[in-house]
Amino acid sequence: MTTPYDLAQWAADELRARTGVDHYDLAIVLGSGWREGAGALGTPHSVVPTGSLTGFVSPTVAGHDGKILSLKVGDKQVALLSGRVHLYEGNTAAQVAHPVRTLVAAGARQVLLTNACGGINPELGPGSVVVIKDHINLTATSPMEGDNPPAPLASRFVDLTDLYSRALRARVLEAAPQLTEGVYVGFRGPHYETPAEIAMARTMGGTLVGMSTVLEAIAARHLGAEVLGLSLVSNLAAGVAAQALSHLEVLAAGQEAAASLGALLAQLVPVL
Ligand code: 8IG
Repeated sequence: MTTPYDLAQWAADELRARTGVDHYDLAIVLGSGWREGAGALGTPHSVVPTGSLTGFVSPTVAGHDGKILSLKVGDKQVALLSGRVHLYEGNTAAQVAHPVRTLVAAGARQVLLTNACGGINPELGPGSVVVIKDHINLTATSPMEGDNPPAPLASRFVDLTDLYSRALRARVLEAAPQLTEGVYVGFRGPHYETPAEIAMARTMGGTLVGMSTVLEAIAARHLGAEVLGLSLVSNLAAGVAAQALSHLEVLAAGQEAAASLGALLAQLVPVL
């Protein structure tokens, strides 16, 4: 039977053949705003449309074109995934995790997951960047659901005690001491939360709310990669500010932050 790990291995082999890259060091999944800023990392030597690789589903979100950009940043071989896919597009947890599984299969031992999200704390307004310290997965699913992964992979009962790497977080906070840490609460969406759900997330210890990242983080950790998460707060979560949430305002916040997010990536990638 074909497993998600077979699909990821095939896609990784196809990616290697297309790019000539034998081994990636770092994979970066680009969320909104981050994608627009990532040009600051340099010019890719290769761009592969994800539609041409095994197992990838196409993004349905406007502006999330699916491609993998390969570039060297200093001595690091970096893969940028532009066009992440979400549960709310009708994808399974395995489909959401496939790009990250592919890039880890292509050698990446570090995975940086970026996203745009809602902020629960009124002091962390739109434009703030938060380092993810931990998450609460409220999607009611897992990329580990299904058959146990084949040997020699670790079992599906993956330990998440240090899901977001302590070492990577320390390096990021040393290089960018203005950043704070927070807990990311992952919802399925695509509707935004009710004020009561945000009150719940706050009571649970959440700082950020979003619709991505948690499943990718679990899948990357299962494969032994070091995981780092960076969130751009694009809006205050429902009920935190007086006004209603607008998807257009959320997108505008991402565009406005793009240049500073690019500069931050260019500063952080060399210290990871
Ligand atoms: I950007 O307020 C963005 N993504 N769940 N809630 C959730 N996801 C988001 C939000 C938000 N803002």
